[in-house]
Amino acid sequence: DGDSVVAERKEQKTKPPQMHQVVMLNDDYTPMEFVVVVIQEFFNKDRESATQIMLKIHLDGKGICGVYSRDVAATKVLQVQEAARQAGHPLQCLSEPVD
Ligand code: NFA
Repeated sequence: DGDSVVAERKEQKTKPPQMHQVVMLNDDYTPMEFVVVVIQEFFNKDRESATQIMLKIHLDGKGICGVYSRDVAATKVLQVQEAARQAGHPLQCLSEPVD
């Protein structure tokens, strides 16, 4: 009946959140080692994966460090920006919705 239809809709309503990718940009000054450590620390990668991601960014100009819900992605961006600021490096990153 109508009640069961409403109840069913309520149970099924939640949809997975839009995911956001955290993109890191290359620059000419930030040391490779700093980028590897940042990727390990904030994106939970082992040293080998972090190095591969860093090299992709270095060669392609940008690369994806991880994909998260919007709020988590925004927090990752802030953490990277603060670590770079504190170390005096120009490293930039941003988050954007995945298509
Ligand atoms: N291009 C930087 C260098 O040669 C390394 C780097 C990689 C910077 C990835 C930012 C992001 N020291």
